[in-house]
Amino acid sequence: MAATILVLNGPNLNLLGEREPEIYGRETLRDIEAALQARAAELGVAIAVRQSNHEGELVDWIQEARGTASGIILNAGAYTHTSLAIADALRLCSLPVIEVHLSNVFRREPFRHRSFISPIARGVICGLGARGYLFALEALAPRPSRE
Ligand code: CA2
Repeated sequence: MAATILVLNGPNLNLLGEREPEIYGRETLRDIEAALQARAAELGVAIAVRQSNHEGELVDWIQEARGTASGIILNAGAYTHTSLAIADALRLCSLPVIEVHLSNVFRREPFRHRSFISPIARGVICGLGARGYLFALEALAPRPSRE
């Protein structure tokens, strides 16, 4: 089995499903993790799903990913729009990154239109709800060989 794909979630995403379902949907982070685990098993890849409300902890996990992960799916929450530290860690780790947002940040307040992560990301998915994570997993999973 190939190296693990790390799925990182930033601040407040542990509360998904409890509030603002019209923006973020009704699925909880546990629901999203279960759907990702099921799809990962079908694709034959290993994933590790984590969430933190702390910028430094997210930076630590990105640094650790250098030796252990083949790619990162990242919803950095509000840190997307503020964190040079997370952007630097992603640049230094040199792994492929897919940035995911549940909501379409471009239909929202102007401060959500700026992302420090997008210039480093291989791809950006937003506005497709929890399915965005599954599309990101498809994008990072190795393609099956034709042999
Ligand atoms: O759309 C996304 O996925 C966001 O990354 C979510 C962040 C927001 O700051 C970004 O601009 C876009 C906020 C996550 C807040 O999580 C909640 C969880 C439960 C209820 C309400 C919000």
